[in-house]
Amino acid sequence: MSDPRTVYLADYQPFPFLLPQVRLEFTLGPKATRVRARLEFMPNPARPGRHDLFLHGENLRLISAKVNGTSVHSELSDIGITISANDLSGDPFTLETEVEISPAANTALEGLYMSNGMYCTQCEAEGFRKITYYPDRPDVMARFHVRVAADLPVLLSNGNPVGSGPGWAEWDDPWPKPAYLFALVAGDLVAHADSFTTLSGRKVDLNIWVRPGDENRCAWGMEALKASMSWDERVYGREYDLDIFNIVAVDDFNMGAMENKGLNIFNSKAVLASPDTATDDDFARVEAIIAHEYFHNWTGNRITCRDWFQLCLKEGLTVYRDQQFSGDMRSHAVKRIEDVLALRARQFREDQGPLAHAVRPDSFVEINNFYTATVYEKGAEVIGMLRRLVGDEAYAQALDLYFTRHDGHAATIEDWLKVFEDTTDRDLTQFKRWYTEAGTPRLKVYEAWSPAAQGGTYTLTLAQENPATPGQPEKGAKVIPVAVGLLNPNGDEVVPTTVLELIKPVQSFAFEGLAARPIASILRDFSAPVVLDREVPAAERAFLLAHDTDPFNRWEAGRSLAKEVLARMITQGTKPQAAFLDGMAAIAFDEGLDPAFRALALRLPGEDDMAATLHQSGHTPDPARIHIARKALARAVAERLAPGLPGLEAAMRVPGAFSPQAADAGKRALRLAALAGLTRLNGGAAAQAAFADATNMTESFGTLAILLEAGLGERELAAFEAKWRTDRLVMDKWFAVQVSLSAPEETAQTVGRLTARPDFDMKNPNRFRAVLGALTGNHAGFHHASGSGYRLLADWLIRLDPLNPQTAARMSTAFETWPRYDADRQGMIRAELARILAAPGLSRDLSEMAGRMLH
Ligand code: 0A1
Ligand code: ZN
Repeated sequence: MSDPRTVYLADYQPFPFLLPQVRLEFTLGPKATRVRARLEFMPNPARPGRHDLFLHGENLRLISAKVNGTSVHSELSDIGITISANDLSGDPFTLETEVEISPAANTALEGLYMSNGMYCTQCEAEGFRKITYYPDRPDVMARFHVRVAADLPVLLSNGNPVGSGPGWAEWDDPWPKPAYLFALVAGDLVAHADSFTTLSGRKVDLNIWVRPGDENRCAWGMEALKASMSWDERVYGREYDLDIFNIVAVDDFNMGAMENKGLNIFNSKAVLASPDTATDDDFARVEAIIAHEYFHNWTGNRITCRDWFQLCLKEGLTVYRDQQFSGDMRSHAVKRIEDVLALRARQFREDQGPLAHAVRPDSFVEINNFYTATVYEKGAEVIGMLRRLVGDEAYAQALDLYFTRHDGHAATIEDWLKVFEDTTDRDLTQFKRWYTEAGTPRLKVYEAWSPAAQGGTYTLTLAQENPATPGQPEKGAKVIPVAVGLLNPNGDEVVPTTVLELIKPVQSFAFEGLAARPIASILRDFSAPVVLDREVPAAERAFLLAHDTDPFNRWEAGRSLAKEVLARMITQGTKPQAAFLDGMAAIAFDEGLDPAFRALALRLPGEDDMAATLHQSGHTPDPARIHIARKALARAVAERLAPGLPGLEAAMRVPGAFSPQAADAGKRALRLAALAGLTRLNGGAAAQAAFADATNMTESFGTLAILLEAGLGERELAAFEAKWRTDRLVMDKWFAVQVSLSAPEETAQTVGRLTARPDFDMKNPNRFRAVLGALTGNHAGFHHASGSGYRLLADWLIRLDPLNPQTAARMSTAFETWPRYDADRQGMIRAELARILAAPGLSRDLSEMAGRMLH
């Protein structure tokens, strides 16, 4: 990467000054907001010597700058100001600045901006520099006192409220924090209020602030918040540390949510939920994101990152914690399967393409481009492996040490690994490669069996391969925890789950004293983020699908079978095998199994997943064929299940009041799977009736999708629109589902029709993603041979970039899979990337992404 704007981890130096205290005063106006800042600096003993003071600042109109009360000259550039060491008299010294900014003109949704008449902020990663001149780097931690003045009823900032009157409020945050955790909200908002008493007896006020009219969509978020607070006390011994915890819902937000200290700001999609407007998946997502942001209070806020290269320190750990939490609240098996599905769909895809990067990268151009599946989800997997290697008890000890040793500090991955080394006496040098080397390891498995009268020996040989990734041609062997169990041919478990530690390129593990040749269940619970490269006879997969005691691997057996069957249908035009269909039927109708698990097992591999699988096995995927074959397989499964479908559909109806809890949600998911099958076989009658009778969004949206997928549902689509036309979040679903489920040859046209509507507002990231994100998620439509999908996406990214570079850059990752496809498609995608790169005034965000994908 030779971009002159590149930042390197190796160049890290501490900031020359400490900043114990900050006072900010905001006088809000949509077009002109005044920000007065008073920063108290002291020399930083970690950087001795005389230093100029450099402060970041972008798009600020400087009105005045004073050091110790006297105006000073400051050298202005488009990235900040420099005050000469000669003008920095005294130790400590005070810098006072006043700037003017324009929140109404801010469409990038970074810094201070407006959403529906409400003021709000987003400062991670480097947005605070768009609010005032400041050392905008996470290792500068300061106490903030904030005064907000505006003629609005609700004025919020971080910390505890310390005073208010008509048109003003003051907040004081006693906990030192980096600027990226600063937040301010002002608007006409109403609160859903509650409270929580911590383990040590501190009463905390809890509020979810929303626009008037959304009050009835807050109850679930509040339940999730209280559950998260008590879970973190119980499981990690972490209490909340302020008198108040505020959450605010905003409609215009680039990501899911943000963990600002004491004032979490949420994309309204990630917090609002009511039975009539949110699906079961939405409820689960809200629960997980509320937990995620709350857990950041300790992993991210109290202990933050020294620099942005350490992003996975807070994100990997916090994702790991929210996954644990969701597993505890719901089903561990189902949660694990869902997490692995997402990991493979997003992280493996990233790791195997031109955007592959390490969990801790060592350079970047735009840090916003590194809020990725690799940093988040693979970052969480790495922690899961660490825990499996050291054991639960040592994990708990290491975390206690982490919290005591680093509380109040900005830490690194080295610090994190050191607490594990110190508690376990393990040397984690080799393990650290998981943080520094990109790419998904591939694991080959060889088996040997030598029978003997007194008990035979089964030997498992594991070989790892660590493929090259951009900028990293060679890699070392990883430490890979491989959880293995052995089953007898009669289905009994003869060797319970054992964790093998693979540390060499090739290593053998022997199991002795076995009466018969066992069947191995390998990589149980998906114990490491690797690709298992293994030819297994279909009969053995079917056996594991029926008997494995590890629920993840039981599901995995069905999944692998489905992929093999589908791959053969695509490449050889074969018919689906009876053994697979029988296996699906056995799972579908097994009343001893959790309905949620059954519904997951019935879900066929996605088209993008199949494209990746085919590419990896040396085929060039043809999106149109994949689409047709997958439909044919879905139909074949429905035919095999046919006799039982009406009974299953009836049995999975959930009577009575709606509960978003996992048990009912699982039944609804399985019922929808049954309805989908019935629709494939018999047409729309059953789904139409279920749509008409639906009493919640899961049922109405689920049945609508089933109908659209079958090429039906025009009437239901219109009814849905008529009912929800003024509801932004529900209408996002309406937009998205039409694009996701349109036939490949109609996808571009559908996008064209929807983007021409007056309610398609490209400035709203949720709406933009609803349409263009759905385009990229419709595999056969996006990759249509005409190139229309590629052109459409590139057109819209070029149009969005000047308004919202962050979202444009994020969505450009749809192009990252180009190396999988045929020469025509490769050529077309590369041409679109080149066209993007040539757009005048392209943002740093999008140019970095397009550049990395092209080279
Ligand atoms: N830290 C947040 C994610 C986040 C990152 C960047 C944002 O704006 C650029 C917003 C949110 C989280 O992990 O939830
Ligand atoms: Zn996070």
